Amino acid sequence: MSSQLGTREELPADYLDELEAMSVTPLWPSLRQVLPYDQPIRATRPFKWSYRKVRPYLMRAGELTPMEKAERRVLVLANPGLGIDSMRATPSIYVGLQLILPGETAPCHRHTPTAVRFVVEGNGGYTVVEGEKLPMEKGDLILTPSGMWHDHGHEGDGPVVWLDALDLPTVHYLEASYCIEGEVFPPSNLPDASQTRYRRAGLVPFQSLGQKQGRYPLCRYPWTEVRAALFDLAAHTAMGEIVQLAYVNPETGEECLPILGFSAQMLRPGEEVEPVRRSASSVMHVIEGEGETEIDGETLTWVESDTASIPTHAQVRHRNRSTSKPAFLFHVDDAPLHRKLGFYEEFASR
Ligand code: 1HN
Repeated sequence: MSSQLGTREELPADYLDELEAMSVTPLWPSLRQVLPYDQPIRATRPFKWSYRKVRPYLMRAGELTPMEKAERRVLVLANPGLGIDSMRATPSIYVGLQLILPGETAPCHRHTPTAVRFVVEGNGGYTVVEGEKLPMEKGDLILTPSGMWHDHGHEGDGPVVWLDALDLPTVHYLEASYCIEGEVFPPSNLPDASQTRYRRAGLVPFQSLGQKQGRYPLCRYPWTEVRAALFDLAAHTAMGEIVQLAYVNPETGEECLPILGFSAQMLRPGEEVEPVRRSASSVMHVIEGEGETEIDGETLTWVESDTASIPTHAQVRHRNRSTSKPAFLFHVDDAPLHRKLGFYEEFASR
């Protein structure tokens, strides 16, 4: 252990004043704030947003604010530990609940942050990404990668709500976040790539081996497929062992987006699991079921459509409270960014 570091109070006032006048500051009084021993200082709190509580206010936003005045009608889920105004669920993850009403459209734009949508309720919503029309049904994951034109619409009845997850905090921190407005892309009437070119795991269009489709070949991951795949995996996985599938780029097998990663997890009736402790922060969203998650000793109970923040380095335990029904969780994490930056870690249980 190093000795106790010097404080600001130990330094002469005129010395500090003269440094400040030059926009210079001593490191040692602040070193442990930016470089603590053993574990990062985490302002992010384990926190749950109840969908049942937030939903009425989202519907109210539908009455109060027409689409023309919102561009995107969203209530942001902001972690109280990070300050509501910073609009972050974790240091790197933005999440919000977006509402679109029948017949509405959200204008076409593109921006530097990457977004994904995870559908919470309603039928008939869609997103168009550069002309590819992506239907949005409950549990579907839709990608709108950095720089790609996208707009939303709703051809059904009743409200459609989805969870937006963006890498906005990182892009904004880099002072690199901006958007461009554009004309709506005429949607093609072809089925999306999840129904055609990337219909089955392990199969890609033959020609794509010679000429890659580009960085983002697949922008829709239908929940019906993921749910069925989780059931099949669970049938051959011992109880207590984690049943979880990662969403990847079908051409590279790597994470589907550069900063944030996505996965879906099944908890069998009555099952309790303890995922390995990781350096990455995450947001979990309940697709189906009810249960509780213990995060660094704090227990959050959840039901369908609830969303929760999990800080970096947290010890986590998930439990399905139902003894008859499975539960399904959708996870967003920043592990792809940690890996790229070279400090992704998994820790042995304490
Ligand atoms: C955005 O473009 C969407 O396209 C939703 O639906 C939420 C939050 C911050 C910045 C851009 C969308 C967003 C966003």
